[in-house]
Amino acid sequence: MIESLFTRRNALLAGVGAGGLLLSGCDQLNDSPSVQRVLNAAAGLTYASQRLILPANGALAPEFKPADIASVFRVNGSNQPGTDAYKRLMDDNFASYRLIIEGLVAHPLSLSLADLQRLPARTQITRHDCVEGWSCIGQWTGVQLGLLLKAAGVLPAARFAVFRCADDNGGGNLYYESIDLTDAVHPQTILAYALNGQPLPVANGAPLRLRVERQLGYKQAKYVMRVQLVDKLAGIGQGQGGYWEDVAGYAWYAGI
Ligand SMILES: Nc1nc2c(c(=O)[nH]1)N[C@H]1C(S)=C(S)[C@@H](COP(=O)(O)O)O[C@H]1N2
Ligand SMILES: [Mo]
Repeated sequence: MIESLFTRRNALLAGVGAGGLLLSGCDQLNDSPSVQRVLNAAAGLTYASQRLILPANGALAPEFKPADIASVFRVNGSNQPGTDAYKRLMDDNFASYRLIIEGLVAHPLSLSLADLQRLPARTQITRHDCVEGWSCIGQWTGVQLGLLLKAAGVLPAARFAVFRCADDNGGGNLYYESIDLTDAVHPQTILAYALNGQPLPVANGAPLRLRVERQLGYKQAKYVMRVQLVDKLAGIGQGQGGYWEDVAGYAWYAGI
């Protein structure tokens, strides 16, 4: 039993990303405490892989072949946040962008795009299903959220990860979304900075967007600025766990 778990674990880790290779090629690593924390987390068994061993997390979303990738990935919802803060980020090509991980964590993190790109990466070709009735296959590359959460040290009281976005999608409410911790540490849940091998276009959520592949399109938050770990969704937006959940009554759990 133990042996088969280990065999499976090694196979999983092999698929999750070549952390060791990346690390050995990294001599100009930023020595910020955030980056060191994530690298230390990556050096051990990743939280995401550990969770995958548990049957409750079972299913992976289907992954596709390069030949299946759509030549242009469709754009929906915001195609460019209109705030001054976002315009400043675009002006410096996201050099001053920082992903903040905060809330119910032992060690809040602040990571630049370059920091994120030096961490072990996962690439996956998946189908995006929008509730409006269209689908599109794309290849996403990014950092597993589970790795970042392991580095941040999620506190026992945390139950949800909330993604705060840069765009005001109407009504003065910034777009936001949330998922439970089971989905947060799922191996295919990544914060993606590349689409089809290119930097993530502004229209698709630059510099960083969520891919949570077992759920519908509106859960795939674009323009992610902050990830907050919380114990409840009440008090955030109108309390339903996401922008579309609040304004249109969409289901919070949008499994496919
Ligand atoms: N920040 C933000 N994230 C968002 C949206 C949005 O308007 N703003 N639209 C959602 C919806 S409904 C879909 S279908 C996808 C569209 O992603 P795409 O533009 O890359 O196709 O993003 C989701 N995430
Ligand atoms: Mo959507």
